[in-house]
Amino acid sequence: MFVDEVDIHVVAGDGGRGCISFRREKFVPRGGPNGGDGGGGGSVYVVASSRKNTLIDFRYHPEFEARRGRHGQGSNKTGQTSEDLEIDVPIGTLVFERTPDAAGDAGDAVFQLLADLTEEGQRVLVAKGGHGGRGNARFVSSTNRAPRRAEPGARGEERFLRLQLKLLADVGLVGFPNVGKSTLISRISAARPKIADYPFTTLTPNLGVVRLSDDRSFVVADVPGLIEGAHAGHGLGDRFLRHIERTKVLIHVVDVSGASGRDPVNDFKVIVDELRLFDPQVALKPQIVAANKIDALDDASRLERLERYIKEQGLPLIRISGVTGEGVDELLALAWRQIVMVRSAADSGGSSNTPGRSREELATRNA
Ligand SMILES: Nc1nc2c(ncn2[C@@H]2O[C@H](COP(=O)(O)OP(=O)(O)OP(=O)(O)O)[C@@H](O)[C@H]2O)c(=O)[nH]1
Ligand SMILES: [Mg+2]
Repeated sequence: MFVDEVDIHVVAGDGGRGCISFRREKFVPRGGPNGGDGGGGGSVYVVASSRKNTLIDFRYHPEFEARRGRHGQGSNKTGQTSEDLEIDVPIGTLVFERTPDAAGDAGDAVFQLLADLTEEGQRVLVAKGGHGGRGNARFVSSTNRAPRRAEPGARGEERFLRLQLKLLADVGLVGFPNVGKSTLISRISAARPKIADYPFTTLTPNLGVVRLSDDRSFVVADVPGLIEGAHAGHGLGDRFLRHIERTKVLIHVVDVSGASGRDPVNDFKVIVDELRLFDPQVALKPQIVAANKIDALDDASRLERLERYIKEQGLPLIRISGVTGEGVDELLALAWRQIVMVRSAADSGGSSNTPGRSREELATRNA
C-alpha cells in the first residue's frame, strides 16, 4: 500500500534530575556538596532517507518518544545525555506542525510547515530534548556552602505532526485511465507497474528513471488516471495530483485509437480543466501531448482533429505507441529539452525544489 499522508506524535526526552549529594570521607565530617547535573533528554529529528518510499509504517506506529536524560549522581557525576531519536521519512516529505485551532477542535487543526525534506539526509528538529537539572554542587555560594537544592530536568518538547509525501519527479504522466500511461513508463524506464485493459489499473503513483545517456537522465511519475470531476472526488479523485505538483514538465497522454469510445479533443480539455481546478499552477506547466496507441489508429480524422486543436493551443504533439515504441524516442528527447529549459530558468532566479541526485535514488528503488 502507498500511504502519502499521516499524523504522528513526537515527544522528546525530559532532562535528568540534578543530584543532591555530599562528599563522605573518613576524617572529613562535613564534605562539600558533589551532586552532579542531570543529562539532557534526547531530541527528535525527522530525516529524509532514500531507504523509505512511503509513509505506510507510520500508520501502524504513529508514536515516537526519545529517551529521558539520566539523573545526576554523587561525586559530581553528570547524568548521561540521551541519544536523539531520528525518524526516517521518504525524500519529498513535507513536515507540518498540527495545532488544534483555538477552540481545541482537532478537526479544524492549523498546519504550519516546518520543513520540506527534498534531499537525502536533510533533517529537521521537531522536538527538543529537555536540558538536565543542575545538581547541588552548582548552588554553592559564599553564603551557602552546603546547598540542599537541585533542579529537576526540563520537560522535553511534544508535538503533533502531519507528514505529507510529494514525490519528486521531473515529468508527470497525466491523462484519462487506460490511455497507456503505465505502458509508457514501463517502456522508458525500469518501472514495472501493472498494465491492464480496464480503467484504474494504477492505484498509486509510480516513479521511473529514464536514462538517455550517462549524463542525461530524469525521473518520471505515472499517476493514477483522472476523469471528469476528479477535483470533486470522482474516480480516484485528485489526491494523487499532489505528486505532480513539483514536476517540471507534463506529458499528457491521450488515446487516439477508438478503444475508449471518447473523443480525444474532449479528453484533453477535460484533463486540463481538472488540472486547473486542482491547482492553476499545475495547469500552467509545460505540456507535451502524447497521441498514444497510434498503432491501433482506426480513424485518422480523430488524430487530425486532436492535432489541429493542440496546435491552436500552441503545444507540441508527438504521435507515439507505447506498445511498438514508435515516436517514444522523439517524445523523450523533447521532454529532456523542456526539462533543461525549466531547470536553467529555475537556476537563473526562480526557485527549484527538485534537487538532483536524491530523487533518482528514490526512483530507482521504486522501480
Ligand atoms: N494498441 C495499443 N494499446 C496500448 C498502448 N498503450 C497501452 N495500451 C493498452 O491500453 C491498456 C491500458 O494500458 P495502461 O498502460 O494500463 O493504461 P494506464 O493509462 O496506465 O491506465 P490506468 O492505470 O488505469 O490509468 C492496456 O491494455 C495496454 O496494453 C498502445 O500504444 N497501443
Ligand atoms: Mg496505469
